[in-house]
Amino acid sequence: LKYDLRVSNNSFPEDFIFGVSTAAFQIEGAWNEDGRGESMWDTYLHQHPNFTVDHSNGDVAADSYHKYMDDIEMIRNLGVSHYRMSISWSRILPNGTDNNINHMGVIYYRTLFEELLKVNITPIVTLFHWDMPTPFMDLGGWSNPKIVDYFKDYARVAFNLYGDIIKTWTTINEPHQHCYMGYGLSTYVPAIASHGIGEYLCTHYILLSHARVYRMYEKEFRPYQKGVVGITLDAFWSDPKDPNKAEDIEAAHWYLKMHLDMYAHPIYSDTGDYPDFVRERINNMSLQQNYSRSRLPYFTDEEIDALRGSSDFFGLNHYTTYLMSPSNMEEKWKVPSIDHDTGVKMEQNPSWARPGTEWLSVHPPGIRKLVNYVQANYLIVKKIPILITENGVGDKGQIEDYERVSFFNDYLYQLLLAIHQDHCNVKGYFAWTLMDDFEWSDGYVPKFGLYKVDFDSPNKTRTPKLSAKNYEHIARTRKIDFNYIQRPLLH
Ligand code: GBH
Repeated sequence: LKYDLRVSNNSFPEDFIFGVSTAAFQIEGAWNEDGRGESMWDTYLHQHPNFTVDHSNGDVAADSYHKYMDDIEMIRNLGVSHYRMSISWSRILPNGTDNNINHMGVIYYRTLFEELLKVNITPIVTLFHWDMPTPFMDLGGWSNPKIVDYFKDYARVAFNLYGDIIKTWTTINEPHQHCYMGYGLSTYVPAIASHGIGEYLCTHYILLSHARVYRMYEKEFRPYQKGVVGITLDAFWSDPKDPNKAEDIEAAHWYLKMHLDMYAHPIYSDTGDYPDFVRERINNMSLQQNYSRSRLPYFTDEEIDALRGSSDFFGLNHYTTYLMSPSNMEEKWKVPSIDHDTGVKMEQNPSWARPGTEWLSVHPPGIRKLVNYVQANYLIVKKIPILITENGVGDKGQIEDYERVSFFNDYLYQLLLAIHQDHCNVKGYFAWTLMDDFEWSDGYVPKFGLYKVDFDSPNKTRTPKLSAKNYEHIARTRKIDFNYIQRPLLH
């Protein structure tokens, strides 16, 4: 029987956290209200309306800036104890810099946090979920080494303002996707097509910014605020296309080294720094391509030390699995680029369901393998928890989202196996996402919410989908009941 747990205990442990995730730019709207400054997504989309598939932008989004009390009610109805959300940097620092603090923006988040806490929902706050203030973007964003200081200034403001009630912080959401899509592929804002160079500068200074903030918190805030700080990485699981071919097995490893370990190793390994494989690969490629230096910058010894151990948990976003085989050149690759440096052709199994978006095919065992990979490669996670900070799937706008119900059941079931059978130290799970939102360059087309949002209504009406009811049942019972929501039989 597929769903018989061969373990004595089929519940999530007592201390396992259930939560739900959002990001400021994707839901708030109110882009120019109450003194907010512009983020690069505002500025870029106003200048390039065709950048998003539906020519939309984040001006109004789900209007959470005004409807936050509704958001809180929705979170409560899910029966979860934690809410992972992000602060819009430009809302509290309109120019990005700490010389000018926007009082109204400060009040907005203060009120939101207090209202959440009143109903026993713990906010977990991300400082950067992709919305760089425009003045810094004009200076090169994360590719400018000075951003490290300015990000620290912003973080200090946030810790001072909210650290009395916010005890879990994450610095940056998915540095890998942000640098890859934003500074390399240029399919996300800032749309800088500096593939092979910009994407590694972004990686380098984002990692250093994270470390700087972690060390500042440790020194200036932890002694009295007593909270934790971490980072959220992302990873697709990577399986060999043909599990019997040595070169496909090798390609699957290469992918994880270049796309996950490049970020994880400097922070979570015993030795620190970029993994040797990544260093050698990019150095060799750079040499062959006649660069007089490696396209991957070097950390100093002090920087390696500052980064190593700079996260109190392993935040992990996971959505889908790809099948890998080696390749020297694919049509869509730019040269140089992280894709070309990696040298791996990525495919998906056409028989896996794709209920929402093309890139996301459903393969639940991937999450179990990913968590095991992290546990096996980073021994530190025996001491710090792994938190699944995002996991979810798209739909086409229907309320009866049976595919999402099964998605959550099946991925969470694999997580249960990872916990009980593989003894992985996974301590929390955050569904992506609370409600349909602005999905970056995909605009409002893919719907990822547990709640549907009617973007055509002035009120941005929210309606629970079936998956909301199902997730609530899981969160309240701490068990997966595969029969709780039954798809009507077709006659
Ligand atoms: C997450 O990233 C984000 O953290 C979150 O903000 C977002 O809403 C969520 O995904 C759901 O999309 O269309 O082939 O160009 C997940 C990583 C990066 C996966 C962009 C999809 C687009 C692939 N995503 N990628 S493609």
